[in-house]
Amino acid sequence: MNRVVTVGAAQLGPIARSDTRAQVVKRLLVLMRKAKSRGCDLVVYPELALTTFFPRWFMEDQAEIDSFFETEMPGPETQILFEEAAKLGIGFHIGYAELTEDGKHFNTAIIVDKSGKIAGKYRKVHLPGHFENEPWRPFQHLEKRYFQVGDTGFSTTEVFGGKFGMCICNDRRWPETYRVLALQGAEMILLGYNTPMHYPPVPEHDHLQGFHNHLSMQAGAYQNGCWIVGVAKAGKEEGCDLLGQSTIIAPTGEIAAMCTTVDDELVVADCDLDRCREIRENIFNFALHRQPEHYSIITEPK
Ligand code: CDT
Repeated sequence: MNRVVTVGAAQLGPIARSDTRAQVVKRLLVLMRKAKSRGCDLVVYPELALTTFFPRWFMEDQAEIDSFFETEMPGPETQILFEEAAKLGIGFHIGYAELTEDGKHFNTAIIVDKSGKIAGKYRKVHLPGHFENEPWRPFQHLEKRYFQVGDTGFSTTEVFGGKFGMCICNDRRWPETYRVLALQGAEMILLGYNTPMHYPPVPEHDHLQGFHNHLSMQAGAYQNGCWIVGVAKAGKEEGCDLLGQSTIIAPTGEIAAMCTTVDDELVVADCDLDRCREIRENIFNFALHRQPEHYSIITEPK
Protein backbone atom coordinates (compact mmCIF):
# COMPACT_ATOMS: atom_id res chain seq x y z
CA MET A 1 0.00 0.00 0.00
CA ASN A 2 1.34 3.44 -0.90
CA ARG A 3 2.19 5.91 1.85
CA VAL A 4 -0.04 8.92 1.31
CA VAL A 5 0.41 11.90 3.62
CA THR A 6 -2.25 14.58 3.29
CA VAL A 7 -0.57 17.94 3.78
CA GLY A 8 -2.01 21.40 4.32
CA ALA A 9 0.09 24.42 3.38
CA ALA A 10 -1.18 27.09 5.78
CA GLN A 11 -0.16 30.44 4.36
CA LEU A 12 -0.41 33.45 6.65
CA GLY A 13 -1.30 36.96 5.63
CA PRO A 14 0.53 39.86 7.24
CA ILE A 15 1.22 40.07 10.98
CA ALA A 16 1.37 43.61 12.36
CA ARG A 17 4.11 44.62 14.78
CA SER A 18 1.43 45.32 17.38
CA ASP A 19 -0.24 41.89 17.02
CA THR A 20 0.13 39.73 20.11
CA ARG A 21 1.20 36.08 20.09
CA ALA A 22 -2.31 35.21 21.27
CA GLN A 23 -3.86 36.93 18.25
CA VAL A 24 -1.54 35.10 15.87
CA VAL A 25 -2.05 31.72 17.54
CA LYS A 26 -5.82 32.17 17.10
CA ARG A 27 -5.26 32.44 13.34
CA LEU A 28 -3.00 29.37 13.41
CA LEU A 29 -5.71 27.41 15.22
CA VAL A 30 -8.34 28.36 12.61
CA LEU A 31 -6.04 27.03 9.90
CA MET A 32 -5.23 23.90 11.90
CA ARG A 33 -8.92 23.06 12.40
CA LYS A 34 -9.62 23.71 8.73
CA ALA A 35 -6.72 21.39 7.82
CA LYS A 36 -8.12 18.67 10.05
CA SER A 37 -11.57 19.03 8.50
CA ARG A 38 -9.95 18.58 5.07
CA GLY A 39 -8.28 15.34 6.12
CA CYS A 40 -4.73 16.60 6.70
CA ASP A 41 -2.15 14.57 8.58
CA LEU A 42 0.04 17.63 8.82
CA VAL A 43 -0.29 21.41 8.59
CA VAL A 44 2.70 23.56 7.58
CA TYR A 45 3.07 27.16 8.77
CA PRO A 46 5.61 29.76 7.58
CA GLU A 47 9.01 30.98 8.82
CA LEU A 48 8.89 33.21 11.95
CA ALA A 49 5.15 32.56 12.11
CA LEU A 50 4.45 34.04 15.53
CA THR A 51 5.44 37.67 14.91
CA THR A 52 5.90 40.24 12.22
CA PHE A 53 9.12 39.84 10.17
CA PHE A 54 11.18 41.94 12.60
CA PRO A 55 14.58 41.81 10.72
CA ARG A 56 13.17 44.60 8.55
CA TRP A 57 13.98 47.04 11.35
CA PHE A 58 17.32 48.11 12.82
CA MET A 59 17.12 47.81 16.59
CA GLU A 60 19.87 48.27 19.17
CA ASP A 61 17.97 47.61 22.38
CA GLN A 62 18.55 43.90 23.06
CA ALA A 63 15.40 43.66 25.18
CA GLU A 64 13.38 44.95 22.25
CA ILE A 65 15.05 42.45 19.91
CA ASP A 66 14.50 39.61 22.36
CA SER A 67 10.79 40.42 22.59
CA PHE A 68 10.41 38.78 19.16
CA PHE A 69 12.05 35.53 20.38
CA GLU A 70 10.64 32.46 22.17
CA THR A 71 12.55 31.23 25.21
CA GLU A 72 10.51 28.02 25.39
CA MET A 73 8.56 25.90 22.95
CA PRO A 74 5.84 25.28 23.74
CA GLY A 75 5.55 28.46 25.80
CA PRO A 76 2.55 29.97 27.54
CA GLU A 77 1.04 31.39 24.33
CA THR A 78 1.89 28.45 22.05
CA GLN A 79 0.93 25.61 24.41
CA ILE A 80 -2.60 25.63 23.02
CA LEU A 81 -1.32 24.83 19.51
CA PHE A 82 0.34 21.67 20.80
CA GLU A 83 -2.72 20.71 22.82
CA GLU A 84 -5.06 21.26 19.90
CA ALA A 85 -2.80 19.25 17.58
CA ALA A 86 -2.83 16.34 20.02
CA LYS A 87 -6.61 16.60 20.49
CA LEU A 88 -7.24 16.67 16.72
CA GLY A 89 -4.52 14.12 15.95
CA ILE A 90 -2.74 16.34 13.42
CA GLY A 91 0.94 17.19 13.13
CA PHE A 92 2.41 20.60 12.33
CA HIS A 93 5.54 22.43 11.23
CA ILE A 94 6.21 25.98 12.36
CA GLY A 95 9.02 28.52 12.27
CA TYR A 96 9.87 30.88 15.14
CA ALA A 97 12.72 32.95 16.55
CA GLU A 98 14.46 30.91 19.26
CA LEU A 99 16.46 32.32 22.18
CA THR A 100 18.31 29.49 23.91
CA GLU A 101 19.09 29.22 27.62
CA ASP A 102 22.72 30.08 26.90
CA GLY A 103 21.71 33.25 25.04
CA LYS A 104 21.96 32.13 21.41
CA HIS A 105 19.55 33.44 18.80
CA PHE A 106 18.39 31.17 15.99
CA ASN A 107 15.85 31.25 13.19
CA THR A 108 14.29 27.89 13.98
CA ALA A 109 11.64 25.46 12.74
CA ILE A 110 10.15 22.33 14.28
CA ILE A 111 8.07 19.33 13.31
CA VAL A 112 5.44 18.34 15.86
CA ASP A 113 3.94 14.86 15.58
CA LYS A 114 0.27 13.92 15.93
CA SER A 115 0.60 13.46 19.68
CA GLY A 116 1.77 17.06 20.11
CA LYS A 117 5.45 16.17 20.70
CA ILE A 118 8.37 17.91 19.01
CA ALA A 119 9.83 15.26 16.69
CA GLY A 120 12.50 17.37 14.97
CA LYS A 121 14.17 20.78 15.11
CA TYR A 122 16.15 22.75 12.52
CA ARG A 123 18.06 26.03 12.84
CA LYS A 124 18.47 28.10 9.65
CA VAL A 125 21.87 27.81 7.97
CA HIS A 126 21.73 30.33 5.11
CA LEU A 127 21.04 33.70 6.76
CA PRO A 128 20.44 36.39 4.12
CA GLY A 129 20.81 40.13 4.36
CA HIS A 130 23.36 42.22 6.23
CA PHE A 131 24.84 42.98 9.68
CA GLU A 132 24.66 46.77 9.94
CA ASN A 133 22.01 49.42 9.49
CA GLU A 134 21.84 50.45 5.83
CA PRO A 135 19.64 53.56 5.82
CA TRP A 136 19.59 53.77 2.00
CA ARG A 137 17.28 50.74 1.98
CA PRO A 138 13.51 51.31 2.22
CA PHE A 139 13.57 48.47 4.79
CA GLN A 140 16.33 46.42 6.36
CA HIS A 141 17.02 42.68 6.15
CA LEU A 142 19.06 42.13 9.31
CA GLU A 143 18.93 38.36 9.70
CA LYS A 144 22.74 38.26 9.80
CA ARG A 145 22.67 40.67 12.75
CA TYR A 146 19.91 39.09 14.82
CA PHE A 147 20.57 35.36 14.27
CA GLN A 148 23.52 33.03 14.49
CA VAL A 149 24.12 30.45 11.78
CA GLY A 150 22.21 27.32 12.74
CA ASP A 151 24.06 24.51 14.53
CA THR A 152 21.74 21.59 13.78
CA GLY A 153 22.83 20.89 10.21
CA PHE A 154 20.34 19.35 7.81
CA SER A 155 18.92 16.10 9.12
CA THR A 156 15.82 13.98 8.64
CA THR A 157 13.05 13.03 11.03
CA GLU A 158 11.02 9.81 10.78
CA VAL A 159 7.41 10.86 11.29
CA PHE A 160 4.00 10.54 9.57
CA GLY A 161 5.19 7.25 8.05
CA GLY A 162 8.04 8.83 6.09
CA LYS A 163 11.33 10.71 6.23
CA PHE A 164 10.98 14.46 6.59
CA GLY A 165 13.53 17.23 6.22
CA MET A 166 13.32 20.92 7.00
CA CYS A 167 14.92 24.12 5.78
CA ILE A 168 13.96 27.77 6.08
CA CYS A 169 13.35 30.45 3.46
CA ASN A 170 16.71 31.48 1.95
CA ASP A 171 17.91 27.85 2.33
CA ARG A 172 15.47 26.95 -0.46
CA ARG A 173 17.52 28.87 -3.01
CA TRP A 174 20.60 26.67 -2.42
CA PRO A 175 20.82 23.33 -4.25
CA GLU A 176 23.05 21.90 -1.51
CA THR A 177 20.16 22.10 0.97
CA TYR A 178 17.99 19.68 -0.97
CA ARG A 179 20.83 17.35 -1.93
CA VAL A 180 22.13 16.99 1.63
CA LEU A 181 18.60 16.17 2.81
CA ALA A 182 17.85 13.84 -0.11
CA LEU A 183 21.12 11.95 0.40
CA GLN A 184 19.79 11.13 3.86
CA GLY A 185 16.56 9.87 2.30
CA ALA A 186 14.25 12.85 2.88
CA GLU A 187 10.96 12.20 1.09
CA MET A 188 9.33 15.50 1.97
CA ILE A 189 10.96 18.83 2.79
CA LEU A 190 9.00 21.41 4.78
CA LEU A 191 9.91 25.07 4.67
CA GLY A 192 8.47 28.49 5.41
CA TYR A 193 9.43 31.84 3.94
CA ASN A 194 9.15 35.63 4.27
CA THR A 195 10.22 36.98 0.88
CA PRO A 196 9.93 40.70 0.18
CA MET A 197 8.80 41.50 -3.36
CA HIS A 198 11.37 44.31 -3.46
CA TYR A 199 15.07 43.36 -3.33
CA PRO A 200 16.82 46.70 -2.69
CA PRO A 201 20.32 45.74 -3.95
CA VAL A 202 18.97 44.45 -7.30
CA PRO A 203 15.51 45.93 -7.91
CA GLU A 204 15.74 44.76 -11.54
CA HIS A 205 14.78 41.34 -10.17
CA ASP A 206 11.68 42.43 -8.25
CA HIS A 207 9.33 41.09 -10.92
CA LEU A 208 11.07 37.69 -10.71
CA GLN A 209 10.41 36.96 -7.02
CA GLY A 210 7.60 34.50 -7.74
CA PHE A 211 9.55 32.88 -10.56
CA HIS A 212 12.73 32.41 -8.50
CA ASN A 213 10.68 31.01 -5.61
CA HIS A 214 9.08 28.29 -7.68
CA LEU A 215 12.14 27.75 -9.87
CA SER A 216 14.28 26.90 -6.83
CA MET A 217 11.75 24.63 -5.14
CA GLN A 218 10.57 22.85 -8.29
CA ALA A 219 14.18 22.15 -9.28
CA GLY A 220 14.94 21.00 -5.74
CA ALA A 221 11.99 18.61 -5.80
CA TYR A 222 12.73 17.14 -9.22
CA GLN A 223 16.51 16.90 -8.95
CA ASN A 224 16.18 15.13 -5.62
CA GLY A 225 12.95 13.19 -6.14
CA CYS A 226 11.14 14.52 -3.09
CA TRP A 227 8.01 16.44 -2.13
CA ILE A 228 8.47 20.07 -1.11
CA VAL A 229 6.01 22.16 0.86
CA GLY A 230 6.88 25.87 0.75
CA VAL A 231 4.69 28.18 2.81
CA ALA A 232 4.71 31.97 2.84
CA LYS A 233 3.95 34.75 5.21
CA ALA A 234 2.45 36.97 2.55
CA GLY A 235 0.82 40.29 1.83
CA LYS A 236 1.53 43.88 2.82
CA GLU A 237 3.16 43.64 6.25
CA GLU A 238 4.08 46.95 7.88
CA GLY A 239 4.31 48.56 4.43
CA CYS A 240 6.46 45.77 2.98
CA ASP A 241 4.99 43.51 0.26
CA LEU A 242 5.71 39.82 0.87
CA LEU A 243 5.43 37.10 -1.76
CA GLY A 244 2.60 34.55 -1.51
CA GLN A 245 2.28 31.57 -3.89
CA SER A 246 2.67 28.96 -1.14
CA THR A 247 2.88 25.61 -2.83
CA ILE A 248 3.06 21.85 -2.55
CA ILE A 249 5.41 20.37 -5.16
CA ALA A 250 5.57 16.75 -6.30
CA PRO A 251 8.83 14.80 -6.83
CA THR A 252 8.36 15.34 -10.57
CA GLY A 253 8.70 19.08 -9.97
CA GLU A 254 5.01 19.68 -10.72
CA ILE A 255 2.92 22.00 -8.58
CA ALA A 256 0.25 19.95 -6.84
CA ALA A 257 -1.42 22.86 -5.00
CA MET A 258 -0.84 26.60 -4.74
CA CYS A 259 -2.32 29.52 -2.82
CA THR A 260 -3.94 32.24 -4.89
CA THR A 261 -4.27 34.99 -2.25
CA VAL A 262 -1.78 36.83 -0.05
CA ASP A 263 -3.83 36.23 3.08
CA ASP A 264 -4.46 33.39 5.51
CA GLU A 265 -5.20 30.48 3.16
CA LEU A 266 -5.00 26.71 3.26
CA VAL A 267 -4.27 24.50 0.26
CA VAL A 268 -4.19 20.73 0.54
CA ALA A 269 -2.63 17.88 -1.42
CA ASP A 270 -2.51 14.11 -0.99
CA CYS A 271 1.20 13.36 -1.20
CA ASP A 272 2.22 9.80 -2.00
CA LEU A 273 5.70 9.44 -0.52
CA ASP A 274 6.29 6.34 -2.63
CA ARG A 275 6.28 8.54 -5.74
CA CYS A 276 9.79 9.65 -4.76
CA ARG A 277 10.92 6.30 -6.15
CA GLU A 278 9.86 7.25 -9.70
CA ILE A 279 12.75 9.71 -9.68
CA ARG A 280 15.17 8.19 -7.19
CA GLU A 281 15.19 4.75 -8.76
CA ASN A 282 15.58 6.12 -12.27
CA ILE A 283 16.86 9.44 -13.62
CA PHE A 284 18.33 10.52 -10.26
CA ASN A 285 19.35 7.16 -8.87
CA PHE A 286 22.07 8.54 -6.62
CA ALA A 287 23.89 5.26 -6.05
CA LEU A 288 24.04 4.47 -9.76
CA HIS A 289 24.63 7.87 -11.35
CA ARG A 290 26.22 10.33 -8.90
CA GLN A 291 29.93 11.01 -9.41
CA PRO A 292 30.94 12.70 -6.12
CA GLU A 293 34.65 12.45 -6.84
CA HIS A 294 34.01 15.21 -9.38
CA TYR A 295 32.15 17.41 -6.90
CA SER A 296 34.80 17.85 -4.19
CA ILE A 297 35.11 21.63 -4.72
CA ILE A 298 31.60 21.94 -3.23
CA THR A 299 32.76 20.87 0.21
CA GLU A 300 36.07 22.71 0.29
CA PRO A 301 36.21 25.48 2.93
CA LYS A 302 34.94 28.80 1.60
N1 CDT B 1 13.53 35.25 5.14
C1 CDT B 1 14.39 35.11 4.12
O1 CDT B 1 15.30 34.31 4.17
N2 CDT B 1 14.16 35.91 3.02
C2 CDT B 1 15.04 35.95 1.92
C3 CDT B 1 15.07 37.29 1.32
C4 CDT B 1 16.23 37.45 0.46
S1 CDT B 1 16.69 39.06 0.23
C5 CDT B 1 17.56 39.51 1.59
C6 CDT B 1 14.69 34.95 0.81
O2 CDT B 1 15.61 34.27 0.34
O3 CDT B 1 13.54 34.87 0.39
